[in-house]
Amino acid sequence: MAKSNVTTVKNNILAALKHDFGSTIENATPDQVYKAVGLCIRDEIMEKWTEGNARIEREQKKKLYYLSAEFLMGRALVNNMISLGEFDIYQQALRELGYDLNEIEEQESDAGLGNGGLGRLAACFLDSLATLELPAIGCGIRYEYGLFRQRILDGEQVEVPDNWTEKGYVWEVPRTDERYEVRFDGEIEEIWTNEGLKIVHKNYHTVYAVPYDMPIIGYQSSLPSTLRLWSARAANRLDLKYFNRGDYIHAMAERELAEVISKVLYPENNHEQGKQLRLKQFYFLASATIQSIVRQHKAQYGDLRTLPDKITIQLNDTHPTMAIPELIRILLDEEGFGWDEAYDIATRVFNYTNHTIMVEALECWSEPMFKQLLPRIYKIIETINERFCNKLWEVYPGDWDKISQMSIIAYGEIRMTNLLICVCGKVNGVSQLHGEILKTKAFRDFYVAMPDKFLGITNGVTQRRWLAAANPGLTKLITQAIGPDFLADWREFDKLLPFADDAAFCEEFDAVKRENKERFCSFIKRSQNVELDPDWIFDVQAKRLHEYKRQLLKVLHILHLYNRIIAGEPFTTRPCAFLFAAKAAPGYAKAKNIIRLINAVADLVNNDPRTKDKIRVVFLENYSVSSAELLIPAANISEQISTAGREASGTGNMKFMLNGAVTIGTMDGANVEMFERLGPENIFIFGARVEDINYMETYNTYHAGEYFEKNPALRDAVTRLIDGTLPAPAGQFSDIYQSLLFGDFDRADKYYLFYDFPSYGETLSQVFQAYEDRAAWNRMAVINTARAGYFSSDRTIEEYNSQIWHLDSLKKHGNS
Ligand code: 26Q
Repeated sequence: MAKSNVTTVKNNILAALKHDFGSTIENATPDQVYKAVGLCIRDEIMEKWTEGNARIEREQKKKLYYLSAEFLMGRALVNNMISLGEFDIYQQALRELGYDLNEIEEQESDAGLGNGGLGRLAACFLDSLATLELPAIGCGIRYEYGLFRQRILDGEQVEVPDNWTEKGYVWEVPRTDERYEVRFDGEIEEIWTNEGLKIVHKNYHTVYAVPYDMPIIGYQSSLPSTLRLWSARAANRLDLKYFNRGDYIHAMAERELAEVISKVLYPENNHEQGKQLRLKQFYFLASATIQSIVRQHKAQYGDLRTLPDKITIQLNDTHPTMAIPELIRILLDEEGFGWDEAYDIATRVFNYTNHTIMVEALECWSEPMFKQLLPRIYKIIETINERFCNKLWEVYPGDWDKISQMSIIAYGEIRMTNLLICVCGKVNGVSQLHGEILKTKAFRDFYVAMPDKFLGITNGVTQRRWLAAANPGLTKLITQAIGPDFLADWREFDKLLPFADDAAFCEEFDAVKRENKERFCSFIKRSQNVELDPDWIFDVQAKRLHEYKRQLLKVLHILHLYNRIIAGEPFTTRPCAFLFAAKAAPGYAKAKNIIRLINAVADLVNNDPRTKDKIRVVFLENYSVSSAELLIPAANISEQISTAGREASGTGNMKFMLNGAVTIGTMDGANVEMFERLGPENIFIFGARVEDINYMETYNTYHAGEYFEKNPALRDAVTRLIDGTLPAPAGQFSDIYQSLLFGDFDRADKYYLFYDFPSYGETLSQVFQAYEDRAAWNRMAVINTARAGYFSSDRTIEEYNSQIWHLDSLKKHGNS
């Protein structure tokens, strides 16, 4: 480390403190120090960013627009330092100024503009795109409030607003001089003029979209990506009608109504509610983005016919679907294109990633609501649908059933997935298994009609954040073993494999895990005043709370262990801490009650003298990107136990694997590929397979009650929910009990917990046994990390690029 660099950095920080805050290092607050450091880093990025963008323009490179209603970015500071290769310099400079980088880092709020997997995937993709030097712009919404913060009060989740920009945000550049008009409501008139048919939109309401740009710098990259987030602004022109009446307050209130569009992220995931404000958010994102794309392309190339050669748009799930009719609208109404040409351009520009096949998550909008809010967009979708149904009629004459299944508008609803599959060039699932399910089940009719559209590209995660930033100890150890190239090249991970047979290396690997467990223990002591012993096994399930993810299966198993221990059966293995981290959608009552249940079980087992030295249960409050960075590196066991066929991919599973945790999981989502790469000896698979579930569903052969009757261990665990053992008001968990045994309006035990309960228990006890042979366990852990290269989002992006986007990398030595 060159001394002069540290000195320069120190001087820059001092100068920023003086110029931006009027502070000296002696009287600066930690927040000011954080911001000063952030501004220094930002200065370094700005140059690269400006130069990179100019280069894309100069060389007329094709660009990717990644449209997503969510970007779950987390913190930027340390990530950016690592990407610039300046982490050590800044750490040293801060130390010499009397500050600890870890403390300074904590001043930054997470940009939590996402619910979970889908939003975090978008963030990992931007990092990989920048690292691979592929020209890319992420487009999303600048929610003033991100995903709620979670507090646990008396065992219950309480949602607190997440005002993430409250203290100012150093990483964004507001472009207030660039804004786009987005129109809602009103009526459409078709007027015949000398130049032909003219579409006039009358009596609409205007909301302006203002972009905030953020550089995503990428590891050792000369081409940062851009994250462009749209913020809603009321029209500047105040409505004089009200002012003339002296109704100033009313006029101001109207402004608030416009700006509410980008106020808050909806906290549901994998569940659709059809709220009008959500529809507004989605159109706002779509319209602003497409307008800016069109303006940019026209300015650069003058002709929109070349659009498909110069841009490609990836739609992250159904949320940004309206970008399609919006582009067609602009081409038809503002640019004078005919239908066929406009439609053809759209088919060559758009692609769609599907993230779920759960029916309750498929986006459908009520026709009347849609028509009223977006009359012109509605008409365009209607036309797309008419033409599509006519084509279907030719292929399937007389098959009304099939046509109404595939139709975009039917039974008073607009189905976004059908629109996407109809128009997009490619449709992809997010793992092998999920890709197959799309073809053979969810969208089978579409697959038969257009087989070439369908792909399955397995998700990935960025090793820069999930290893280099989250686990510096392991990163250092790996670097000593195989050099630093694995951070930029996922194929390098394989070189770690021989070290699995190097006993000394395995012990060092274990020592790093131990340090990470200690780090996590001090974090949870500080944040929740919970004492944990790093000598215990850390078994972790961290993900959104959802029935299909089966946190409840884990809880039932813990109750079973409790029963066994208090019955005096020996608990032969090392003590184990079961850690849960999960947010529940505020409107998802069952999920919130499962959080209560976890906390009640924690109360029970952590306080009972018979169990408290053998098992503990801890619920980690407010799971977020930054707490995941502390939790995941501390895990010994990773729980990936969803009902087979329900988890499209999972990405948490990959983060744990990368950090040397051993997985217990079902054959679901990307667990399947993990199994393929690890072999049965390095991952613990249990439970029903997709085929088993399909069989039971097709022939209606699953009767949860029979499993309950047959299996006393299961019965005794389930009975704990209602027998008064748990420290909770009487009847608190009877809804959970009821739906397991009798179902709520549908099948009992919809997610097959009873079916998988025995094999889960047996398999977990094998995992515990395996942990006792520490040399063998450490070997397995090393193999998990060594085999994780495939799950780098760099690999995922390479596949998207070769199969869908066809962008040129600006990297000198080509990257794919
Ligand atoms: C849509 C319309 C209205 C209200 C809510 C929504 C909505 C919001 C968020 C629907 C779904 C989501 C998020 C879904 C999600 O995170 N899915 C996960 O995506 C990951 C990345 O591909 C996968 O790994 C997970 O398996 C999948 O569950």
